[in-house]
Amino acid sequence: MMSKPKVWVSRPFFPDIVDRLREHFEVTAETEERAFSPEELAVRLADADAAIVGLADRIDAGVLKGAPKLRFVANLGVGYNNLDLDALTEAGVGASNTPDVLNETVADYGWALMMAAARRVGEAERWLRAGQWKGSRFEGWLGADIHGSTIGILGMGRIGQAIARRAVGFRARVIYHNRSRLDAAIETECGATYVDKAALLAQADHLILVLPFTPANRHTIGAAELKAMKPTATLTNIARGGIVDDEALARALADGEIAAAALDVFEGEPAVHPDLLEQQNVVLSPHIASASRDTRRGMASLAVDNVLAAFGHGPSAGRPPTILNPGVLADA
Ligand code: 8YV
Repeated sequence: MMSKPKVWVSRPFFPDIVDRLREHFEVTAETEERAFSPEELAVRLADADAAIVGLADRIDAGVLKGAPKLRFVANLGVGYNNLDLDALTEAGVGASNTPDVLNETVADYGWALMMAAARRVGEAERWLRAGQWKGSRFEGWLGADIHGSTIGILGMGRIGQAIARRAVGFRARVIYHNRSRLDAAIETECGATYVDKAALLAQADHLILVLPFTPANRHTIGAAELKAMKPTATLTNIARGGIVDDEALARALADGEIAAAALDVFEGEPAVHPDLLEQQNVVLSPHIASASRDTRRGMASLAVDNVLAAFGHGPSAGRPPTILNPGVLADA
C-alpha cells in the first residue's frame, strides 16, 4: 500500500477540522502555538508534502531548501506577507490564503476598535476598575462622535468595503484611498468617495487602515502623516503591524497630535512598543480581529479544503478554492 502524504499543521486548532485531513494524510499537528525559527521550520518540513501555517511562520527560499517534498502550503489568514510567494512559485509549491470568510467579522471588529478609541471605552474601564469612580463629572470622559463623522478608509479591498457599508446606520460620510479606484457601481453600493491620501488624512475624523503589508507600505503612517491628521481624530489599525510607525504614533498620542488610536496589530508582535504601553489613549488588542467562533472555524476549514483539493480530494479536487499561485498546479 502506498503511504499517505504527510501534512504538518503548525498550530493546534479545531480537532474536528484537522481530523478531516486524516483519511488522506499522515498528520503531524503541533500541540502548542508558538513561533518557529527558520531552522525549526526546516526540520518540521523536511519530509512534509503539505503544511498549514500561520502569520508567525515565515516560509521563504531558505526554508524551502530544506523541504524538498513540499507541494502545498495553506496559510491561516487572508494576509500572507509571511509567505514569499515568488519563492514558493519558483519551487513549484502551491499556496493558499483565507479570503472572504473573514470579511464581515474583521469589519465588525474594526468598528468595535474605532468606537472604543473614539469613546474612550478602555481608558474609562481601567479608571473604574482602579476604584477611581467617586462621582461623575459632567465634562468628564468627553470623546468623539462616530455618527455624522467622516470615516476614512485606507485600503479598500473586500474588508474595507464591508467597513464602509456599515457606516449607513451611523449616517457617517465615508472617504477612501486605495492603490486603484473602485468601479463607480461599487463606490455607490458602499457609499464611499475616492480621495487622494492627503485629503484622506486631512478630512478623516476616524481613519482606519485595512491595506495589505508590502515592503513599500512600511510606515505608510508615520510622523508626517500623523501631523497631517486632525487633532481630534482617531486612528485604527486592523491591517498589519509595520504599516504604522508605532514609535511615531506613541509620540503623536502623547503630544495630542491625534486624539486616540486603536491597534490590533504591531510591528514585531507579540511584542508591543513600550511607548505605546505608556499611553492611555490607545486601545491595544492582541491581533484578534478575525477571532469569532464561526470565522476562525471558517478559516480553518478553508485551509483544510485547500490542502485536500491540492492532493485531489474533496468537492474541489484539483482546484484549491483560494490558491494564490494557480499556475503551479497547472504546471504539475
Ligand atoms: C490572522 C490575519 O491570520 O487573516 C489575516 O490576515 O491577520 C488574521 O486573521 C489570524 O489572527 C490567525 O493568526
